[in-house]
Amino acid sequence: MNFNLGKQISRLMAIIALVLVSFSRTGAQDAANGKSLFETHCTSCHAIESKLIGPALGGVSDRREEAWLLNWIKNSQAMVKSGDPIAVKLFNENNKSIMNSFENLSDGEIKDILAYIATGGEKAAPEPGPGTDQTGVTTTGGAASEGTPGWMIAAIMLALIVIIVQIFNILKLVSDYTSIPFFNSQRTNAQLMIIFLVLGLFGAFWEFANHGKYMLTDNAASEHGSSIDLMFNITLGITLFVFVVTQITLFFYAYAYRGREGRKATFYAHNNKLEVIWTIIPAIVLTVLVLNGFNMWAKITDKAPEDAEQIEVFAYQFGWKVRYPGADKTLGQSNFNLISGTNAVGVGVKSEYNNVLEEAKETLRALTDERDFLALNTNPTPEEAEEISMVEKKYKLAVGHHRRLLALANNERVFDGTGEDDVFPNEIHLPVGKAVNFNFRARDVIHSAYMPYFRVQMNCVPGMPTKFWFKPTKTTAEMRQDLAAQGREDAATFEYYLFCAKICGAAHFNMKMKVVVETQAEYDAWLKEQTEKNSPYLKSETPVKADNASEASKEIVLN
Ligand code: HEC
Ligand SMILES: [Cu+2]
Repeated sequence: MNFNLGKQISRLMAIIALVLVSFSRTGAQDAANGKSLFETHCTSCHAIESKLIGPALGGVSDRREEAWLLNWIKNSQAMVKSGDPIAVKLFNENNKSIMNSFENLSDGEIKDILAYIATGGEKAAPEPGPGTDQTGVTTTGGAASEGTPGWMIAAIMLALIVIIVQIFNILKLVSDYTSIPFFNSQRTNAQLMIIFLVLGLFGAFWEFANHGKYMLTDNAASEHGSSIDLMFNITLGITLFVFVVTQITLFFYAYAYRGREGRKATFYAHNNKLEVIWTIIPAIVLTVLVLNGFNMWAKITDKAPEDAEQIEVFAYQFGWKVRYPGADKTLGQSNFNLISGTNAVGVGVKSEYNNVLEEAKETLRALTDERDFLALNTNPTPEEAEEISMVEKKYKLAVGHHRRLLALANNERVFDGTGEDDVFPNEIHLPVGKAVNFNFRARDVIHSAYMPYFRVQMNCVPGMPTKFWFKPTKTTAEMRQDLAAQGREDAATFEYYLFCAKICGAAHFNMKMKVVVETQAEYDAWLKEQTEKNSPYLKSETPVKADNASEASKEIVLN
C-alpha cells in the first residue's frame, strides 16, 4: 500500500506540472490575448484605423501616457468628471458619448490590449481565408498567435478532472492505511447546508446594504409613482419576510435532522391540515397583491384628463425626437411614408409631402432606366444576374413607396393642417402638477421609453402607437433640493432623463434625452421660445398640387 500511495502522488505531480506548463505558455502571448479582449470589449465602438462610435485607436499609445490610458479605460467618466483636460476635450469632441468603464480589466489585460493596438490590428494577425495569400503573409504564422486553441482548453479541463479523481484516490488510500474514515458525507453535507444558509443570507443582506440605494423605492417624482412605490415596498416586505423564514427553516432542519448512526426517520406520509394551511394562506396573500396591482395598473393606464398636455416621443436607432402640438394644441397626423431628412417623424405637412413625392418619382425613374438597361442583357453571368435581381428588388420597393404616396395625395385626415404648427424641441420640458400625455411611436425596431423617477416605462413599437399619462409632482430644482437633503453627492447637477430600456442595437446606451420639470410660468416661456425657434413648417403653406396624383401615374407605367 505504501508503494501504491507514492505512485499515486507522483502521478498527480506530473499532471499538475503539465497543466502549469500549458498555462504559462498561453500567458506569454500578450498581443494575442489583447486581440481577443479587444474583440470582446471594444469593437462595438472602436476600430484601429477608422472612427466608429469612439475615435480610431491606432497610435493611441503614442499620443497618451500609459497611466492616463489605464485610468481612462477603467473609468473614463470619472476622469471627465474630475476635470482632466484631455478627457473633457475628448468627451466633448465625441458628442458626449459615454464610453463603458472596464474596471474588471486588470492593468496587465489593458496593457495586452494596448500591445495589440500597437501592432496595428488586422495586419498583425491575418484571418486565414481567401485573399490573405495575396498579401504575402503566411497564414499559419497568424493562426499560431490566436490565443488558446480549443483543444488545449479541453485538455486542461480533462487534466483537472483527473487531478480531482487522483486526490480522492490518495485520500482514500491514506484512510484505508490508517483506518481513519476520512469522509462522513452526512455530517459534511449538513455542515455545508448551514454554511450555505449563512452565506446566502449574508449575501442578500450585503446586496441590500450596498445596492439598495439604487432600487428607486422612494423619491418618485410623479403622482402615481408614490402609489407604485408603496405597493412595491409592501410586496418587498412580505416576500422578504417569507424568504428569510423559509430559508432558515429549510436549511436548519436539513442540518438538525441529518443522518446519524443509530437514528431512524419517522414515516410521516401526509397531513391534510398542513396542506390546507400552506396552500390557503399564500393564495390569499398573492390574490390580494395581484388584485391590488391590477387595480392600480388600470387606474394608471386609464384615459388621460381632457386638459392634459400632449407630447409625442418618437424613438429611432439611436435617439429620440419630441414633438409638441403648437398653438392649436393638437399633434398633427403623421404617416411613415412621409419620413424624410427634413421630416424625421413623418408629420402630415403638404410642402413636405410634395418634396417626398418628387424624390420618390426621381428614384423610380432612375431605377426604371437601370432596370430597362439591364434587361438588354439576355445572357447574364451569375454576378450580373445577382445585380439584376438586386435592382429588381429596389425597383419593387420604390414602386410600393411611390404608390403609397400617391394614395396619400388627397388624404384629408393626414393633411388636416394640424401638423403645420408642431414644435420640435431638443429636450423635454414639463409643467409641474399638470397632466401630460406621452404618445410614443418608433421608426425601426422596438424601443422602450423609460423615465425612472416618474416611474414610467412604455414600449415604443413600430406601427403601433402607445401612450402613458402622468402628473409630475417635483420640479428639477425641488428634486435637487430633496436629493441634497438626502446627502447625494450629485444632487446639484441632477437631471431627469428619458432612457431607452430595450436593448435595441449597438448604440442603445446612448439613447437618452434630458427632461426638465419646471413651473408653469417657466414652461410657458420655454414653449414660446421653442415655438419661435423650432417650428419648421409654420410658414410653409404650399398646397398639394391637385394634379399631382394623376400626373404622376401617367408618367410612369407601374409594373
Ligand atoms: C460603448 C462604446 C465604447 C466602448 C465599448 C469602448 N469605447 Fe473607448 N471610447 C468611446 C468613446 C465614445 C470615446 C471618446 C471619448 C468619449 O466621448 O467618452 C472613447 C475613447 C477611447 C480612448 C481615448 C482615445 C484617444 O484618442 O485618446 C481610448 C484609449 C479608448 N476609448 C479605449 C477603449 C478600449 C481599450 C475599449 C475596450 C476595452 C473601449 N475603448 C471600449 C466609446 C467606447
Ligand atoms: Cu432603443
